[in-house]
Amino acid sequence: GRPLALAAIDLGATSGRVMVGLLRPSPYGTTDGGEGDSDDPTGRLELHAAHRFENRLGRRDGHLSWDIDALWEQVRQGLTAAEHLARELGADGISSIGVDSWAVDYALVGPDGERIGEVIAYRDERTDGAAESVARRVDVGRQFALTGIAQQPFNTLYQLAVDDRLGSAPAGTPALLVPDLLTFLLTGERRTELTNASTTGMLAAGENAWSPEMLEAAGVDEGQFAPLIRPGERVGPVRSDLARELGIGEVPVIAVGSHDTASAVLAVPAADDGPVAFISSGTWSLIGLELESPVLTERAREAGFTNERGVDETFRFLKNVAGMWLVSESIAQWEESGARIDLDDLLAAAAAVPGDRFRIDPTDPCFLAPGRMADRVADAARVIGGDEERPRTPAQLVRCILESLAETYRDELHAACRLARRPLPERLHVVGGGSRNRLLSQLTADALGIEVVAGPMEATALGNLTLQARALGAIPHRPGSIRELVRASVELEVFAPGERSGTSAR
Ligand code: LRH
Repeated sequence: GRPLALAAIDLGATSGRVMVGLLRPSPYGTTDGGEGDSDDPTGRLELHAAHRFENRLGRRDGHLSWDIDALWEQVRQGLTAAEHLARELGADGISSIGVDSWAVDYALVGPDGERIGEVIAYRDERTDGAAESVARRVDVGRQFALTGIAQQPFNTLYQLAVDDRLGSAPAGTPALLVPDLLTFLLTGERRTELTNASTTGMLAAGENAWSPEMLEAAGVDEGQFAPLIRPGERVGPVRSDLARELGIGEVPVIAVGSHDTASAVLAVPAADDGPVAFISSGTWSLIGLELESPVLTERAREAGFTNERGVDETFRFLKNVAGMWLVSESIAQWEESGARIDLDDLLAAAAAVPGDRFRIDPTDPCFLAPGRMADRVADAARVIGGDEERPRTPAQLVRCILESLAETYRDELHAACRLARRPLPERLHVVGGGSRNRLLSQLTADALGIEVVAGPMEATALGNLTLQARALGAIPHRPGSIRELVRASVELEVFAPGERSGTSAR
Protein backbone atom coordinates (compact mmCIF):
# COMPACT_ATOMS: atom_id res chain seq x y z
CA GLY A 1 0.00 0.00 0.00
CA ARG A 2 0.90 3.63 -0.23
CA PRO A 3 2.37 5.49 2.74
CA LEU A 4 0.15 7.89 4.64
CA ALA A 5 1.22 11.56 4.69
CA LEU A 6 0.13 14.06 7.35
CA ALA A 7 0.90 17.78 7.57
CA ALA A 8 1.89 19.70 10.70
CA ILE A 9 1.74 23.48 10.83
CA ASP A 10 4.08 24.45 13.67
CA LEU A 11 4.66 28.10 14.51
CA GLY A 12 7.34 29.16 16.95
CA ALA A 13 8.12 32.64 18.19
CA THR A 14 11.12 33.01 15.87
CA SER A 15 10.39 30.54 13.07
CA GLY A 16 7.63 28.46 11.58
CA ARG A 17 7.47 25.29 9.53
CA VAL A 18 5.12 23.04 7.66
CA MET A 19 6.28 19.46 8.10
CA VAL A 20 5.18 16.26 6.42
CA GLY A 21 5.06 13.08 8.46
CA LEU A 22 5.17 9.92 6.40
CA LEU A 23 3.89 6.69 7.87
CA ARG A 24 4.85 3.64 5.85
CA PRO A 25 2.42 0.75 6.05
CA SER A 26 3.58 -1.59 8.78
CA PRO A 27 4.80 -4.97 7.54
CA TYR A 28 2.58 -6.43 10.26
CA GLY A 29 -0.50 -4.80 8.82
CA THR A 30 -1.68 -2.65 11.68
CA THR A 31 -3.20 0.39 10.07
CA ASP A 32 -6.77 -0.56 11.00
CA GLY A 33 -7.18 1.37 14.22
CA GLY A 34 -5.84 -1.44 16.30
CA GLU A 35 -8.54 -1.24 19.02
CA GLY A 36 -7.23 -3.06 22.03
CA ASP A 37 -4.47 -5.10 20.37
CA SER A 38 -2.00 -4.08 22.99
CA ASP A 39 1.15 -5.38 21.32
CA ASP A 40 0.66 -3.89 17.89
CA PRO A 41 3.85 -2.47 16.47
CA THR A 42 3.47 1.13 15.47
CA GLY A 43 5.97 1.35 12.59
CA ARG A 44 8.09 4.46 11.93
CA LEU A 45 7.28 8.03 11.06
CA GLU A 46 9.59 9.86 8.67
CA LEU A 47 9.76 13.60 9.10
CA HIS A 48 10.23 15.88 6.10
CA ALA A 49 10.33 19.68 6.01
CA ALA A 50 8.02 21.07 3.32
CA HIS A 51 8.49 24.75 4.10
CA ARG A 52 10.36 26.83 6.69
CA PHE A 53 9.98 30.54 7.32
CA GLU A 54 10.89 33.26 9.78
CA ASN A 55 8.58 34.81 12.31
CA ARG A 56 9.36 38.25 13.63
CA LEU A 57 7.82 40.49 16.21
CA GLY A 58 7.17 44.01 14.98
CA ARG A 59 5.46 47.19 16.10
CA ARG A 60 2.03 47.61 14.60
CA ASP A 61 -0.67 49.97 15.86
CA GLY A 62 1.68 50.91 18.70
CA HIS A 63 1.98 47.36 20.01
CA LEU A 64 4.49 44.57 19.66
CA SER A 65 2.52 42.28 17.34
CA TRP A 66 2.79 39.23 15.14
CA ASP A 67 2.58 39.61 11.37
CA ILE A 68 -0.31 37.19 11.23
CA ASP A 69 -1.14 37.89 7.56
CA ALA A 70 2.43 37.01 6.56
CA LEU A 71 2.30 33.85 8.68
CA TRP A 72 -0.99 32.80 7.07
CA GLU A 73 0.53 33.36 3.64
CA GLN A 74 3.52 31.16 4.60
CA VAL A 75 1.17 28.48 5.93
CA ARG A 76 -0.74 28.46 2.64
CA GLN A 77 2.47 28.12 0.63
CA GLY A 78 3.60 25.46 3.06
CA LEU A 79 0.47 23.37 2.56
CA THR A 80 0.84 23.45 -1.21
CA ALA A 81 4.49 22.44 -0.80
CA ALA A 82 3.47 19.69 1.63
CA GLU A 83 1.02 18.26 -0.90
CA HIS A 84 3.73 18.14 -3.59
CA LEU A 85 6.24 16.62 -1.19
CA ALA A 86 3.75 13.98 -0.02
CA ARG A 87 3.15 12.92 -3.63
CA GLU A 88 6.87 12.85 -4.38
CA LEU A 89 7.28 10.55 -1.39
CA GLY A 90 4.73 8.16 -2.83
CA ALA A 91 1.69 9.12 -0.75
CA ASP A 92 -1.69 10.05 -2.08
CA GLY A 93 -1.27 13.69 -0.99
CA ILE A 94 -1.69 14.81 2.61
CA SER A 95 -4.48 13.10 4.56
CA SER A 96 -4.91 15.50 7.46
CA ILE A 97 -3.59 18.71 8.99
CA GLY A 98 -2.84 19.80 12.57
CA VAL A 99 -1.88 23.25 13.85
CA ASP A 100 0.18 24.30 16.86
CA SER A 101 1.91 27.50 17.97
CA TRP A 102 3.19 29.38 21.01
CA ALA A 103 0.57 29.82 23.70
CA VAL A 104 -1.60 32.63 25.15
CA ASP A 105 -1.93 35.04 22.19
CA TYR A 106 -5.23 35.57 20.40
CA ALA A 107 -7.05 37.36 17.62
CA LEU A 108 -10.48 38.93 17.87
CA VAL A 109 -12.60 37.70 14.99
CA GLY A 110 -15.94 39.28 14.17
CA PRO A 111 -19.11 37.44 13.15
CA ASP A 112 -18.26 37.56 9.44
CA GLY A 113 -14.80 36.19 10.02
CA GLU A 114 -13.00 39.52 9.79
CA ARG A 115 -10.11 40.04 12.16
CA ILE A 116 -10.40 43.02 14.46
CA GLY A 117 -7.01 44.68 14.89
CA GLU A 118 -3.65 43.03 15.28
CA VAL A 119 -2.61 39.88 17.07
CA ILE A 120 -0.72 41.58 19.90
CA ALA A 121 2.26 39.63 21.18
CA TYR A 122 2.61 38.45 24.76
CA ARG A 123 5.88 40.35 25.13
CA ASP A 124 4.09 43.67 24.55
CA GLU A 125 4.13 46.01 27.54
CA ARG A 126 0.37 46.56 27.52
CA THR A 127 0.02 43.99 30.31
CA ASP A 128 2.25 45.98 32.72
CA GLY A 129 0.21 46.15 35.91
CA ALA A 130 -2.67 44.05 34.53
CA ALA A 131 -2.01 41.03 36.76
CA GLU A 132 -2.02 43.30 39.81
CA SER A 133 -5.37 44.82 38.90
CA VAL A 134 -6.95 41.40 38.27
CA ALA A 135 -5.52 40.26 41.63
CA ARG A 136 -7.54 42.99 43.33
CA ARG A 137 -10.67 41.20 42.06
CA VAL A 138 -9.59 37.60 42.68
CA ASP A 139 -6.51 37.20 44.85
CA VAL A 140 -3.52 35.33 43.52
CA GLY A 141 -3.94 32.35 45.83
CA ARG A 142 -7.51 31.86 44.67
CA GLN A 143 -6.54 32.26 40.99
CA PHE A 144 -4.03 29.45 41.37
CA ALA A 145 -6.40 27.23 43.34
CA LEU A 146 -9.05 27.69 40.63
CA THR A 147 -6.84 27.20 37.56
CA GLY A 148 -3.46 25.77 38.57
CA ILE A 149 -1.88 28.33 36.25
CA ALA A 150 1.06 30.51 37.35
CA GLN A 151 0.52 34.25 37.28
CA GLN A 152 2.65 35.14 34.31
CA PRO A 153 2.15 38.73 33.16
CA PHE A 154 1.33 37.56 29.64
CA ASN A 155 -1.45 35.05 30.35
CA THR A 156 -4.43 35.60 28.06
CA LEU A 157 -6.57 36.64 30.97
CA TYR A 158 -4.35 39.61 31.77
CA GLN A 159 -4.13 40.52 28.09
CA LEU A 160 -7.93 40.48 27.81
CA ALA A 161 -8.28 42.49 31.03
CA VAL A 162 -6.48 45.42 29.34
CA ASP A 163 -7.74 44.87 25.78
CA ASP A 164 -9.42 48.16 24.94
CA ARG A 165 -10.78 46.73 21.69
CA LEU A 166 -13.26 44.50 23.49
CA GLY A 167 -15.63 47.34 24.39
CA SER A 168 -16.11 48.45 20.79
CA ALA A 169 -15.95 45.01 19.14
CA PRO A 170 -19.18 43.58 17.66
CA ALA A 171 -21.24 41.40 19.99
CA GLY A 172 -20.13 37.81 20.31
CA THR A 173 -16.64 38.50 19.00
CA PRO A 174 -14.74 35.39 19.93
CA ALA A 175 -11.15 35.49 20.91
CA LEU A 176 -9.42 32.79 18.87
CA LEU A 177 -6.03 31.65 20.16
CA VAL A 178 -3.40 31.71 17.39
CA PRO A 179 -3.62 28.02 16.36
CA ASP A 180 -7.42 28.19 16.63
CA LEU A 181 -7.35 31.21 14.33
CA LEU A 182 -5.41 29.26 11.68
CA THR A 183 -7.74 26.29 12.11
CA PHE A 184 -10.66 28.68 11.60
CA LEU A 185 -9.08 30.13 8.45
CA LEU A 186 -8.58 26.59 7.14
CA THR A 187 -12.00 25.17 8.00
CA GLY A 188 -14.40 28.01 8.83
CA GLU A 189 -14.99 26.28 12.21
CA ARG A 190 -14.43 28.09 15.48
CA ARG A 191 -13.11 25.98 18.35
CA THR A 192 -10.90 26.48 21.38
CA GLU A 193 -8.44 23.63 21.73
CA LEU A 194 -8.13 22.44 25.31
CA THR A 195 -4.35 22.34 25.93
CA ASN A 196 -3.87 25.91 24.77
CA ALA A 197 -7.06 27.00 26.55
CA SER A 198 -5.35 26.11 29.83
CA THR A 199 -2.70 28.77 29.16
CA THR A 200 -5.35 31.49 29.17
CA GLY A 201 -5.45 31.21 32.97
CA MET A 202 -9.25 30.87 32.88
CA LEU A 203 -9.81 27.14 32.47
CA ALA A 204 -10.85 25.36 35.67
CA ALA A 205 -8.02 23.18 36.98
CA GLY A 206 -8.49 19.57 35.96
CA GLU A 207 -11.81 20.24 34.18
CA ASN A 208 -12.80 20.64 30.58
CA ALA A 209 -14.64 23.85 31.37
CA TRP A 210 -14.01 27.53 32.00
CA SER A 211 -13.91 28.95 35.50
CA PRO A 212 -16.79 31.49 35.62
CA GLU A 213 -15.00 33.40 38.37
CA MET A 214 -11.84 33.78 36.30
CA LEU A 215 -13.74 34.82 33.18
CA GLU A 216 -15.41 37.51 35.26
CA ALA A 217 -12.06 38.60 36.69
CA ALA A 218 -10.80 39.12 33.13
CA GLY A 219 -13.95 41.03 32.24
CA VAL A 220 -15.16 38.51 29.64
CA ASP A 221 -17.89 35.90 29.51
CA GLU A 222 -17.92 32.37 28.18
CA GLY A 223 -19.32 33.61 24.86
CA GLN A 224 -15.98 35.30 24.24
CA PHE A 225 -14.55 31.88 23.40
CA ALA A 226 -15.55 29.30 20.83
CA PRO A 227 -16.56 25.85 22.17
CA LEU A 228 -13.78 23.73 23.64
CA ILE A 229 -12.39 20.81 21.66
CA ARG A 230 -10.09 18.08 22.93
CA PRO A 231 -6.85 17.14 21.18
CA GLY A 232 -7.46 14.15 18.92
CA GLU A 233 -10.95 15.27 17.84
CA ARG A 234 -11.70 16.36 14.30
CA VAL A 235 -12.51 20.02 13.69
CA GLY A 236 -13.72 19.61 10.11
CA PRO A 237 -12.55 19.52 6.51
CA VAL A 238 -10.54 22.26 4.81
CA ARG A 239 -12.96 24.72 3.10
CA SER A 240 -13.50 23.57 -0.46
CA ASP A 241 -12.57 26.90 -2.10
CA LEU A 242 -9.34 27.04 -0.12
CA ALA A 243 -8.52 23.38 -0.84
CA ARG A 244 -8.93 24.06 -4.56
CA GLU A 245 -6.80 27.19 -4.38
CA LEU A 246 -3.98 25.43 -2.53
CA GLY A 247 -4.20 22.26 -4.62
CA ILE A 248 -4.87 20.03 -1.61
CA GLY A 249 -7.74 17.69 -0.78
CA GLU A 250 -10.68 18.62 1.47
CA VAL A 251 -8.88 16.76 4.24
CA PRO A 252 -9.77 16.94 7.92
CA VAL A 253 -8.10 19.40 10.24
CA ILE A 254 -7.53 17.53 13.48
CA ALA A 255 -7.25 19.26 16.84
CA VAL A 256 -3.77 18.41 18.15
CA GLY A 257 -2.05 19.67 21.28
CA SER A 258 -2.20 23.15 19.75
CA HIS A 259 -0.03 24.59 22.51
CA ASP A 260 3.43 23.87 21.09
CA THR A 261 4.69 22.72 24.48
CA ALA A 262 1.84 20.18 24.77
CA SER A 263 2.78 18.67 21.41
CA ALA A 264 6.50 18.74 22.25
CA VAL A 265 6.02 16.91 25.54
CA LEU A 266 3.74 14.36 23.89
CA ALA A 267 6.74 13.49 21.69
CA VAL A 268 9.18 13.03 24.58
CA PRO A 269 10.72 9.63 23.76
CA ALA A 270 10.34 8.28 27.29
CA ALA A 271 9.92 4.56 27.80
CA ASP A 272 9.83 4.48 31.60
CA ASP A 273 6.75 4.66 33.81
CA GLY A 274 6.52 7.22 36.49
CA PRO A 275 6.69 10.90 35.98
CA VAL A 276 8.61 11.93 32.90
CA ALA A 277 11.06 14.80 33.47
CA PHE A 278 11.38 17.08 30.47
CA ILE A 279 12.72 20.34 29.14
CA SER A 280 10.97 21.66 26.09
CA SER A 281 13.78 23.85 24.87
CA GLY A 282 13.09 26.59 22.36
CA THR A 283 12.53 30.30 22.78
CA TRP A 284 11.55 29.34 26.32
CA SER A 285 12.85 26.45 28.37
CA LEU A 286 9.87 24.76 29.95
CA ILE A 287 11.15 22.42 32.63
CA GLY A 288 9.11 20.07 34.75
CA LEU A 289 7.30 16.78 35.22
CA GLU A 290 4.42 15.16 33.41
CA LEU A 291 1.79 14.16 36.00
CA GLU A 292 -1.71 12.68 36.14
CA SER A 293 -3.10 15.49 38.25
CA PRO A 294 -2.25 19.11 38.96
CA VAL A 295 -0.29 20.27 42.02
CA LEU A 296 -2.45 23.04 43.44
CA THR A 297 -0.64 23.76 46.69
CA GLU A 298 0.23 27.24 47.85
CA ARG A 299 3.91 26.24 47.86
CA ALA A 300 3.73 25.31 44.18
CA ARG A 301 2.25 28.73 43.46
CA GLU A 302 4.89 30.54 45.51
CA ALA A 303 7.63 28.66 43.64
CA GLY A 304 6.21 29.96 40.34
CA PHE A 305 5.14 26.58 38.98
CA THR A 306 2.20 26.08 36.65
CA ASN A 307 -0.05 23.15 35.68
CA GLU A 308 -0.70 23.17 31.94
CA ARG A 309 -2.99 20.69 30.25
CA GLY A 310 -1.42 17.99 28.15
CA VAL A 311 -2.76 15.54 25.60
CA ASP A 312 -4.60 12.50 27.05
CA GLU A 313 -5.52 13.90 30.47
CA THR A 314 -1.96 14.72 31.48
CA PHE A 315 -0.66 17.79 33.27
CA ARG A 316 2.65 19.50 32.79
CA PHE A 317 3.85 20.72 36.16
CA LEU A 318 6.52 23.14 34.99
CA LYS A 319 8.40 26.37 35.29
CA ASN A 320 8.94 28.90 32.50
CA VAL A 321 12.64 29.74 32.20
CA ALA A 322 13.91 32.16 29.57
CA GLY A 323 15.71 29.84 27.16
CA MET A 324 17.30 30.29 23.74
CA TRP A 325 15.56 33.68 23.63
CA LEU A 326 18.48 35.04 25.67
CA VAL A 327 20.91 33.78 23.02
CA SER A 328 18.86 34.67 19.94
CA GLU A 329 18.12 38.19 21.18
CA SER A 330 21.79 38.72 22.07
CA ILE A 331 22.74 37.62 18.57
CA ALA A 332 20.16 40.05 17.21
CA GLN A 333 21.89 42.88 19.07
CA TRP A 334 25.37 41.92 17.81
CA GLU A 335 24.09 41.62 14.27
CA GLU A 336 22.42 45.03 14.47
CA SER A 337 25.83 46.48 15.18
CA GLY A 338 27.22 44.83 12.06
CA ALA A 339 28.60 41.51 13.32
CA ARG A 340 27.75 38.29 11.49
CA ILE A 341 27.20 35.46 13.92
CA ASP A 342 27.11 31.76 13.21
CA LEU A 343 25.39 29.92 16.08
CA ASP A 344 27.53 26.79 15.86
CA ASP A 345 30.75 28.84 15.88
CA LEU A 346 29.47 30.86 18.79
CA LEU A 347 28.65 27.73 20.80
CA ALA A 348 32.06 26.23 20.03
CA ALA A 349 33.69 29.45 21.25
CA ALA A 350 31.52 29.40 24.38
CA ALA A 351 32.64 25.82 25.09
CA ALA A 352 36.29 26.92 24.82
CA VAL A 353 36.29 29.93 27.19
CA PRO A 354 36.83 29.37 30.94
CA GLY A 355 33.64 28.56 32.82
CA ASP A 356 32.21 29.55 36.21
CA ARG A 357 32.87 33.27 35.85
CA PHE A 358 29.39 34.84 35.67
CA ARG A 359 25.76 33.99 36.45
CA ILE A 360 22.33 35.45 35.70
CA ASP A 361 18.85 34.39 36.83
CA PRO A 362 17.05 33.21 33.66
CA THR A 363 13.70 33.16 35.48
CA ASP A 364 13.88 36.93 36.05
CA PRO A 365 11.02 38.71 34.21
CA CYS A 366 13.50 41.48 33.33
CA PHE A 367 14.44 39.39 30.28
CA LEU A 368 10.90 39.22 28.90
CA ALA A 369 10.95 42.21 26.56
CA PRO A 370 13.02 42.24 23.35
CA GLY A 371 15.93 44.60 22.61
CA ARG A 372 19.58 45.16 23.66
CA MET A 373 19.68 41.70 25.20
CA ALA A 374 23.48 41.26 25.21
CA ASP A 375 23.83 44.50 27.21
CA ARG A 376 21.03 43.55 29.58
CA VAL A 377 22.53 40.12 30.26
CA ALA A 378 26.00 41.64 30.82
CA ASP A 379 24.50 44.24 33.21
CA ALA A 380 22.66 41.56 35.16
CA ALA A 381 25.62 39.16 35.38
CA ARG A 382 27.02 38.45 38.86
CA VAL A 383 30.72 37.68 39.12
CA ILE A 384 31.35 34.26 40.67
CA GLY A 385 34.96 33.65 39.63
CA GLY A 386 37.90 35.05 37.68
CA ASP A 387 38.88 38.71 37.82
CA GLU A 388 36.86 40.30 35.06
CA GLU A 389 33.99 42.56 36.05
CA ARG A 390 31.57 41.60 33.33
CA PRO A 391 31.33 39.26 30.34
CA ARG A 392 32.94 41.07 27.41
CA THR A 393 32.97 38.77 24.42
CA PRO A 394 29.99 37.00 22.84
CA ALA A 395 31.60 33.67 23.85
CA GLN A 396 31.83 34.72 27.51
CA LEU A 397 28.29 36.02 27.49
CA VAL A 398 26.88 32.83 25.97
CA ARG A 399 28.89 30.72 28.40
CA CYS A 400 27.31 32.71 31.22
CA ILE A 401 23.82 32.17 29.78
CA LEU A 402 24.27 28.41 29.30
CA GLU A 403 25.84 27.77 32.71
CA SER A 404 23.08 29.80 34.33
CA LEU A 405 20.45 27.81 32.43
CA ALA A 406 21.98 24.48 33.47
CA GLU A 407 22.00 25.46 37.15
CA THR A 408 18.47 26.80 36.93
CA TYR A 409 17.33 23.52 35.35
CA ARG A 410 18.91 21.67 38.26
CA ASP A 411 17.23 23.86 40.88
CA GLU A 412 13.83 23.87 39.17
CA LEU A 413 13.75 20.13 38.55
CA HIS A 414 14.59 19.52 42.20
CA ALA A 415 11.85 21.98 43.18
CA ALA A 416 9.33 20.27 40.89
CA CYS A 417 10.09 16.88 42.44
CA ARG A 418 9.87 18.27 45.97
CA LEU A 419 6.58 20.06 45.31
CA ALA A 420 5.04 17.05 43.55
CA ARG A 421 6.48 14.69 46.20
CA ARG A 422 8.30 12.54 43.67
CA PRO A 423 11.87 11.26 43.68
CA LEU A 424 14.30 12.73 41.15
CA PRO A 425 13.84 10.70 37.93
CA GLU A 426 16.75 8.76 36.49
CA ARG A 427 16.91 10.85 33.38
CA LEU A 428 15.88 14.20 31.96
CA HIS A 429 14.60 14.46 28.39
CA VAL A 430 15.46 17.60 26.44
CA VAL A 431 13.37 18.11 23.31
CA GLY A 432 13.03 20.93 20.80
CA GLY A 433 15.54 23.14 18.98
CA GLY A 434 17.63 23.64 22.12
CA SER A 435 18.33 19.89 22.27
CA ARG A 436 20.90 20.51 19.51
CA ASN A 437 22.93 22.56 21.95
CA ARG A 438 25.38 19.87 23.10
CA LEU A 439 27.28 22.12 25.47
CA LEU A 440 24.05 22.95 27.29
CA SER A 441 23.01 19.28 27.50
CA GLN A 442 26.37 18.33 28.98
CA LEU A 443 26.33 21.22 31.46
CA THR A 444 22.81 20.14 32.47
CA ALA A 445 23.83 16.51 33.00
CA ASP A 446 26.81 17.68 35.05
CA ALA A 447 24.71 20.05 37.17
CA LEU A 448 22.00 17.46 37.89
CA GLY A 449 24.12 14.34 38.14
CA ILE A 450 21.61 12.40 36.03
CA GLU A 451 21.51 11.35 32.38
CA VAL A 452 20.25 13.87 29.85
CA VAL A 453 18.60 12.40 26.75
CA ALA A 454 18.65 14.97 23.95
CA GLY A 455 16.13 14.89 21.09
CA PRO A 456 14.07 14.89 19.08
CA MET A 457 14.74 18.38 17.90
CA GLU A 458 11.43 18.59 16.01
CA ALA A 459 9.43 17.27 18.96
CA THR A 460 6.60 19.73 18.49
CA ALA A 461 5.97 18.72 14.89
CA LEU A 462 6.29 15.04 15.87
CA GLY A 463 3.74 15.41 18.68
CA ASN A 464 1.40 17.16 16.25
CA LEU A 465 1.82 14.47 13.54
CA THR A 466 1.69 11.40 15.77
CA LEU A 467 -1.56 12.54 17.35
CA GLN A 468 -3.05 12.99 13.87
CA ALA A 469 -1.86 9.48 13.01
CA ARG A 470 -3.65 8.11 16.04
CA ALA A 471 -6.81 10.12 15.35
CA LEU A 472 -6.92 8.65 11.84
CA GLY A 473 -6.54 5.14 13.27
CA ALA A 474 -3.14 4.64 11.62
CA ILE A 475 -1.54 3.74 14.94
CA PRO A 476 -3.22 1.99 17.86
CA HIS A 477 -5.12 4.09 20.39
CA ARG A 478 -3.52 2.82 23.57
CA PRO A 479 -1.27 4.37 26.22
CA GLY A 480 2.31 4.63 25.06
CA SER A 481 1.69 4.09 21.34
CA ILE A 482 2.68 7.65 20.42
CA ARG A 483 5.94 7.61 22.36
CA GLU A 484 6.73 4.18 20.94
CA LEU A 485 6.32 5.56 17.44
CA VAL A 486 8.54 8.53 18.30
CA ARG A 487 11.24 6.26 19.76
CA ALA A 488 11.22 4.13 16.66
CA SER A 489 11.53 7.22 14.45
CA VAL A 490 14.30 9.38 15.89
CA GLU A 491 17.98 9.39 16.83
CA LEU A 492 18.76 10.46 20.38
CA GLU A 493 21.94 11.51 22.08
CA VAL A 494 22.65 10.64 25.71
CA PHE A 495 24.81 12.83 27.96
CA ALA A 496 26.09 11.17 31.11
CA PRO A 497 27.04 13.40 34.03
CA GLY A 498 30.73 14.14 34.33
CA GLU A 499 31.58 13.26 30.75
CA ARG A 500 32.53 15.83 28.18
CA SER A 501 30.84 14.42 25.10
CA GLY A 502 27.62 12.59 24.32
CA THR A 503 27.19 9.10 22.98
CA SER A 504 24.65 8.11 20.36
CA ALA A 505 21.80 5.81 21.20
CA ARG A 506 18.67 4.62 19.47
C1 LRH B 1 6.60 28.24 24.06
C2 LRH B 1 5.37 28.77 24.74
C3 LRH B 1 5.39 28.49 26.22
C4 LRH B 1 4.54 29.62 26.74
C5 LRH B 1 5.00 30.76 25.89
C6 LRH B 1 4.05 31.90 25.77
O1 LRH B 1 6.61 28.50 22.70
O2 LRH B 1 4.21 28.26 24.16
O3 LRH B 1 4.90 27.22 26.57
O4 LRH B 1 4.64 29.81 28.11
O5 LRH B 1 5.33 30.18 24.63
